[in-house]
Amino acid sequence: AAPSTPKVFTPKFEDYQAVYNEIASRLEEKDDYDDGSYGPVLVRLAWHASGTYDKETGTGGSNGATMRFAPEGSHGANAGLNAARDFLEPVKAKFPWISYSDLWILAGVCSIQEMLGPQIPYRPGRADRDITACTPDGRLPDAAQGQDHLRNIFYRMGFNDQEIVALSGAHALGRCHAKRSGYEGPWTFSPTVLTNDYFKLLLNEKWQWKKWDGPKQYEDKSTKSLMMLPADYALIQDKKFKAYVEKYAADNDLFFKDFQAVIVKLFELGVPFAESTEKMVFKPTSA
Ligand code: CCH
Repeated sequence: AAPSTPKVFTPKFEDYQAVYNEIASRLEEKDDYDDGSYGPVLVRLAWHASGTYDKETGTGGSNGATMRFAPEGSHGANAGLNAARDFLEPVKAKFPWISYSDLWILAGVCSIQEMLGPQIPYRPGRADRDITACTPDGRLPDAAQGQDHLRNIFYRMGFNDQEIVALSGAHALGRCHAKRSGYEGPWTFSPTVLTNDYFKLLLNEKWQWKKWDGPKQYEDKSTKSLMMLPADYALIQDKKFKAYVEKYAADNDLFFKDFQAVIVKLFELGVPFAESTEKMVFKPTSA
C-alpha cells in the first residue's frame, strides 16, 4: 500500500475566531486580576513583542516570540509580562497549531476589542524562532526619558510623530506596578476600557511631581490617584506631539481610526506574510 500522506491542518478564519473566543472567555472568567482584567497586560505583551523591531536590520518584531527565552524575557522592560504569557498557556495547549507569535498578537487584538476599542484587522503567519533571534536590551522605550528618546526609539521602528502619539493612547489601559517597573498607578479612571481619556487627562489635569521615594513620576493635583510617566508628559511638552494630543482629546472617533491603523502596523512589523494572506476581522463577544 502507498504510504498515506500526513494530514496538514490548515487553519481557517473560524479556527482563529475560536482562539479569539477562548481568550475572550478567559478574560471574562479571570476577573480577579488587577483592575478586573488581564486585557491591559496582554496588550503590553503584544506591544513589547512587536516594539523590538529595527527597520535598518529587519531584526526584532512579533515574528519569533523570542521573549519566551531568558535573555529577552528578563529585560527590565519586560518585567511582569510572564503574567500575560502564563495566562495564554492553556490557550496554546488547547490550540497547539497556533504559533506563540501569532497567539500573542491575537491576544492583543482580542483584548483591545473586548475592552471596547476599535476592531483590529489581523493576519496570521508568524513563526516561532529560537533563542538566537532574541533582540538586545534597550530597544523598548525608557519611561524616565523625554521626546528625543521617544523619537529615537519609534523612528527606528518606522513610525512618525502622529503615530507615536496615537500609540501612546494605549495608556488609557492598565497601570504601573511598583514591583515591575518601579512606577505606580493607572493613567485613567477606567483602565479596562479603551477611550481617549488618556489624552483628555494629560491636557486637562494639573500634573505635579509625586512626592515619594520611587522613580520620578507625575500625579494629578486634584485626586492624586492618577499618574503620568515622564515619557507621557513629554507628549505635551513637545509642540509637535502636543498638536496630536489635542486632536485625539477632542475626537474619540479620530483616535480610534488612527489607533487601529497604527496598531495593525505595529503588530505586523517585520513579519514576512505571504502575499495572499487576507486580514481577518473578529467578532467581539459583545456584538
Ligand atoms: Fe506602556 N508602559 N509605555 N505602552 N503600557 C507601561 C504599561 C503599559 C511605556 C512605559 C510603560 C506604550 C508605550 C510606552 C501599555 C501599552 C503601551 C508601564 C508600566 C510602563 C513603565 C509597567 C508595569 O509596571 O507593569 C513607555 C515609556 C512608552 C513610550 O512610548 C505603547 C506604544 C503601548 C501599546 C500600544 C499598557 C497596555 C500598559 C499596562 C500594562 C498593565 O499591566 O496594566
